[in-house]
Amino acid sequence: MNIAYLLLGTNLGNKSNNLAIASQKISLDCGNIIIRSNIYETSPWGVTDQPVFYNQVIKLETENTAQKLLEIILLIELGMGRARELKWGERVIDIDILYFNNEIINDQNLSIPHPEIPNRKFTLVPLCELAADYKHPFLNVSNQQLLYACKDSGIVTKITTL
Ligand code: PH2
Ligand code: MG
Ligand code: MG
Repeated sequence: MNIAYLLLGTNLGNKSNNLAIASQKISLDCGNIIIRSNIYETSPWGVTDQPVFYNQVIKLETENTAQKLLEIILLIELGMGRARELKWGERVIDIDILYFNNEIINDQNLSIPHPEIPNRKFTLVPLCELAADYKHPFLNVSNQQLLYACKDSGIVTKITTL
């Protein structure tokens, strides 16, 4: 069995609903969701002139390889009406693989760990709820330490209570 951490993001339409549907599809098509973080409202990072996001991290147990998981995730995104959009632009649903076991993958279509983890509070805050002590496989520091060192000034507000 493999353990993957996924980041869900949405800033179009009914965001709570989009997260719920994505979770449901992930558990149907990808494997067993072990735990989900709270949902956070987060200020848009990268392209700032767009609606606020909801973000959530999921811990997934899966029999799929990372490449196969990516393939399924892209189908889920397409099935939820995701169009090819601008880099960092608005989207109905975005599902990113943050970590996959302790693997380091540098394929042309897939980089694991997700290269932007250290730069994004909207990722690190929900991730630390589930895996504060997990060590980044090549930076060799924990997610908690990455969050502490993160310079991102974005606003991350918890909107659910587990
Ligand atoms: N995703 C992006 C670009 N900017 N900003 C926030 N707050 N949350 C996201 O999930 C996000 C973003 C591209 O994937
Ligand atoms: Mg993304
Ligand atoms: Mg993505």
